[in-house]
Amino acid sequence: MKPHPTFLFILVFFAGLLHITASDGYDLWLRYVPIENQTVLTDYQDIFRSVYFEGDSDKHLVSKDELKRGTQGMLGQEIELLPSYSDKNTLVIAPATNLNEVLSAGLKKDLKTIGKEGFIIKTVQNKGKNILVVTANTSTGILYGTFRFLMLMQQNQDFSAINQVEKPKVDLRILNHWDNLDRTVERGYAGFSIWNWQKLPGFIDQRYIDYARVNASIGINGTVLTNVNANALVLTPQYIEKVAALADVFRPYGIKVYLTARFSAPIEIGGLETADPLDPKAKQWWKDKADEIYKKIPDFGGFLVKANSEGQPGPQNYGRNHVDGANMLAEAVAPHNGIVMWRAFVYSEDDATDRAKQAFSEFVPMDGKFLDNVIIQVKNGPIDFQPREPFHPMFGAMPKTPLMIEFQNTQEYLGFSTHLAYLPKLYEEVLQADTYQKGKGSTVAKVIDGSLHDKKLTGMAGVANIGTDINWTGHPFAQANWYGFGRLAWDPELDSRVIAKEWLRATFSNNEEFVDTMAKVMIDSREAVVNYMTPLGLHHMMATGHHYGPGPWVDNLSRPDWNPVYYHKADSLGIGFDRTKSGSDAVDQYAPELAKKFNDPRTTPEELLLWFHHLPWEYTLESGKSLWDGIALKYQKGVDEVKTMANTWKKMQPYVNKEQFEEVRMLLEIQLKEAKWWRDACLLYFQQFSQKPLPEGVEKPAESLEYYEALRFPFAPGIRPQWD
Ligand code: GCW
Repeated sequence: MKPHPTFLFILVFFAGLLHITASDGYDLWLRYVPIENQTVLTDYQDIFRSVYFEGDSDKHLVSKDELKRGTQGMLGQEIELLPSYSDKNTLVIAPATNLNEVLSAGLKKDLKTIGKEGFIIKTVQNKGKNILVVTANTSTGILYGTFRFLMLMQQNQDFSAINQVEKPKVDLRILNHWDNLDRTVERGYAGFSIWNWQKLPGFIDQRYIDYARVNASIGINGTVLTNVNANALVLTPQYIEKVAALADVFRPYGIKVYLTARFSAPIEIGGLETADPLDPKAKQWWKDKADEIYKKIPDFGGFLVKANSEGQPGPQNYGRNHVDGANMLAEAVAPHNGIVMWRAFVYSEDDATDRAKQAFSEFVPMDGKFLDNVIIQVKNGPIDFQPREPFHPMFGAMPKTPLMIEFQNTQEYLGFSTHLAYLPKLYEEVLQADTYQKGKGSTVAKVIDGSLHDKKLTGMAGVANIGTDINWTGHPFAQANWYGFGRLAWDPELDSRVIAKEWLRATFSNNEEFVDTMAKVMIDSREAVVNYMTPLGLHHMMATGHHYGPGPWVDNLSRPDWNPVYYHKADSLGIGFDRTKSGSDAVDQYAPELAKKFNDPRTTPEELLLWFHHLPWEYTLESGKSLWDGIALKYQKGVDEVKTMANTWKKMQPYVNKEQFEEVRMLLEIQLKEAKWWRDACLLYFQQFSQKPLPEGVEKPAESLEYYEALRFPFAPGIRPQWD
């Protein structure tokens, strides 16, 4: 029976409505909405006239599914995949080995360059006809190629201009979940952990599959499921089964699972008396544990370890060092091709030297002593994911040791999930910083992609900003931090503005006016946060524990290096941390060219001025203004920038749906309120020392310093109760 035309009309109408109302952000950048541009649509429909897709491994199958899903959404039609290759094909997606002579002839050279994870998307000629080919040396390459092709379609790219020969520049592209087994997330601002341990392994949440799809779409190939402040229980048989269930879901998407290893696990769950890395029983325990895990998860990635840092157990508890600890675990996973990511985020309450220097001092002398399957994971800056830090001096300083960078996608110090702060701009700044370790042009990106010192293992980790919120990340724009992290892990040389535009197109709209305007907002947003929180190189000024809001006055914590006063050192004479040769001499950890530059306030980039120098309030800035006026004006600028962001968004109403519009509008209002709070609280506090009036143009604080100091937030999200 043929459906009645009215019925069809109603169906189409509701399908349309569904697309408009499906605005909760759950689909992230894989929305696959109908292509509105008629010319582009016709071109794509033409390509999809005759599609041949070859391959039936799990990875091929999920690629094929995604292709169907994507085209169904974008072209509004179900595509038919032909069972066999024919001359009529307009699109061919197939492994390189299965391409016929004509098709592969022109691709041979390219195929040699794309390795095991790369792909080619290119138009080739066959008997005078254009055929679009997506091919690769492996099924992983086909997976990434298919996702990229769909992404390009979402951006309405002219297919005849598509010519992509790509491979990832970094081996390990990995998310670090700081997720606890009770489903709280340390520094998580988007709800609870998406891992439902209670229902695993029996129940597979659709979210796990969508998580894998979305990560594969940007080339992420690993996930550490658990918090670095680790719980040994995840290594017990009961949990290993649950982890194995997740690994099964992720495998077809090219994603390996990793776990955090609590160093004291042999004692806590193994019944041993010691976890000493040189103790034969402890060593054997880890070997047996690794064997047990690999039996259930043959492609298990390995361990991530936070040891002897912020109270976590480690080899130093037994008088051993990081090499002993890391190598013991590395030996355990080596027979299974596993790796150990050992974190360099260490600083000690017993060490009176500048905290910014401690990781370098501890790790650099160990260069070359780690086993081949150990990689040292270093945060982007020497303190702790601040809105701005100089790059970590360890980058480029360990030529004989694999070293990966850790970025924080979750906005612990940049406004939780309430503030619009586009972090790929920060990541780009760090990656493009020149370490000078092998002369000019020795950028952090080249350290990370391994090219500077010819590293065999490379990696980039991003602390996930993902939770159970419908839109995954709390703030709709925080999705861009996840997306951008993945893109930069694939290629650390990418331009953050280009990434922002890709994301905006796929997530919201292809309207040029919208994309250009909002890309600018995103790019500017990071500096706005720096300005209203920690301008001119100030850092670590947040309130205690939860880190929500300003707390420059905090001076009462048990460890000096947890107190903001330790970092800004404001007094009647001036402000800033003297890290010059006459101060803590942290400058000396950088290459001589930089050490010299950072040692002199006149040659230090002004954005890092107070990171390296303690300067008088009257110090004259490049603008000719005094330091005090300069600081105050930066705070005001930050507030003004948020005002501009909020006003710009108000003009974006025509391009986004109502819910999205309202959500972002409200969040920007909160951001503006909180930017003012930061400005007022910090300026009132510093004014006690500078004893100077606020310069013209800086708004008067709304409340008194006492008011700001008295604010308490016992239920701010993201904190572990035992930390307060
Ligand atoms: O930034 C600090 C956070 C801690 C975190 C730690 C780390 C997981 O405040 O919550 O612990 O860094 O990176 O280990």
